[in-house]
Amino acid sequence: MNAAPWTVGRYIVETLAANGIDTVFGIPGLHNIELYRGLELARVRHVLVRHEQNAAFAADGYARATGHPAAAFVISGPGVSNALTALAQAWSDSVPVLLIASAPVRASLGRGWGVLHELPDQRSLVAGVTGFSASARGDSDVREYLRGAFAALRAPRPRPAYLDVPLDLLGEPTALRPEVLARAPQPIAPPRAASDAARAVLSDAARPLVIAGGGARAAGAVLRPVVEALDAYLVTTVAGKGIVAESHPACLGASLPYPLTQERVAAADVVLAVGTELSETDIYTTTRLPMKGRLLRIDVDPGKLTDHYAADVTLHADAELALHALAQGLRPRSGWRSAAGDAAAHRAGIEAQLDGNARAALAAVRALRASLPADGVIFSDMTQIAYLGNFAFAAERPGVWFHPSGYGALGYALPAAIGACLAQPQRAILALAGDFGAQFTLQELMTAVELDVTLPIVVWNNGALGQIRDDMCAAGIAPIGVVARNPDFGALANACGAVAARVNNSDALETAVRAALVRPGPTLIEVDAPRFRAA
Ligand SMILES: Cc1ncc(C[n+]2csc(CCOP(=O)(O)OP(=O)(O)O)c2C)c(N)n1
Ligand SMILES: [Mg+2]
Repeated sequence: MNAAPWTVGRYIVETLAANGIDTVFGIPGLHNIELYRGLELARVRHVLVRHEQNAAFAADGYARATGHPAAAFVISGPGVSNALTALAQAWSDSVPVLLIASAPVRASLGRGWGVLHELPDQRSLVAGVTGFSASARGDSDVREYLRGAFAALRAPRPRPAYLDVPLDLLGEPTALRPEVLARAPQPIAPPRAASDAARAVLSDAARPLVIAGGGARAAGAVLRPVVEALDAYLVTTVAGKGIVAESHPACLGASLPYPLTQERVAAADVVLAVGTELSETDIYTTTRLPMKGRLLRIDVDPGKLTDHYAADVTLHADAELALHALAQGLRPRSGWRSAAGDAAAHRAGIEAQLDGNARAALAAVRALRASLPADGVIFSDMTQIAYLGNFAFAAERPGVWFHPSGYGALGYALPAAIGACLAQPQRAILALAGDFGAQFTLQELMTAVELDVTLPIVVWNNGALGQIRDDMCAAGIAPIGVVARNPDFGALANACGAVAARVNNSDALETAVRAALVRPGPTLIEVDAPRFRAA
């Protein structure tokens, strides 16, 4: 181990490295340079982004792609407040992002001296969107708080975590040495009585339907036989996309916002909801799913088991273990799905109800699907093409379609995709954003160029804040503030050193994405949405 002196800053970075963090996204400032001394000594990779929000978005993308915690370093004050939106996004989608910030010197804290980057109470800013947040005052605090942070990051329902360390403490010597702080906890096993009760309800079901969310992401191999034995239908949320291959005859896909699926949920006499919040953002076109049957819920988060969906049976348990317990002795039968027909017809029914614009967009989603390998990944933004893709992008496995579902923060796609590219450079990764949302974080194009990451960035350019315009029109409100002058995206990309393309049909889109995937560096592919057609 390096003979350089051990400071608290070095201890922090070495501890992150000892706990599996090999990359940190950040922006240094005078306040946190002692963390950078640690980065050098621990040989942890640092990725310089162009805004702290994007440091945390990139860490989010890194964490979603790998399933492991990822970290960002920011300075006191504006570094923290800039990162807040991305932390909130990670909170609402249960993503393990660790934010480490500096704080002003200890003597000044809480005194309002007006020192550089001062906040009245820095920690309280992030406390509401983290599973753990703390402000250290001594090196033993740092150790204890890092332990708390990793426990939150690796909790059954992961949450972001936050630690701030005063700049004078970061540079102090310490006798602490890195250690493995918190291993993933044992998955929670379901109580026997509850599993038996749930199995009994399922065994009696005439029209069973399963709704699986992000909490069941790792449980596909046990979920599929349960769905098959019950002859049930399966619906996923967006976070649960691909848990079971969407081509499976039981899988209605991530289609909860569509009336045909809501009707089917209402027709079910038993709904088994596993690892899902059943939140508004899972359902979208309504705030509460119309359910008439009995409800069974499996969740690691006890709060979800007592929410506004009153369940007949609740299993506080890990999804995989709970489904495994339910599968024991579940007699295969033929019933609802055999009688009502395979999911393909249902999905085709949803597509048949799409309007003309959405059908053109569907051709674009299909072109994206065709241009990516089966394990290719899309990071999408808050744009109309992504709302369609949430359902229509065919996922044959989990972890290939990521969307800022819960918090819905514009600008997510590009920095998150960059984070994923760094985590998994061998994988095909694509960012998909709208023309307005892309501009929230477009400066990260420079980061992508600098890092030379292979990354198609598809900008769905409809020349408007399209969804908001449509919502205003539908509500009888004059469309104010929904058209923004766009830059010349191609020229802008070129100015950043990126390659650019412009397409208006599905063949050209597919060709452009394929070319971008074999080229070092990012390619901005602008799609002329109003003129887009299948070809
Ligand atoms: C940070 C943030 N601010 C505002 C919004 C509200 N919002 C949602 S979509 C949208 C317009 C996005 O326009 P564009 O990216 O062009 O997508 P389109 O709907 O046109 O496909 C806005 C302003 C948001 N989701 N996030
Ligand atoms: Mg738009």
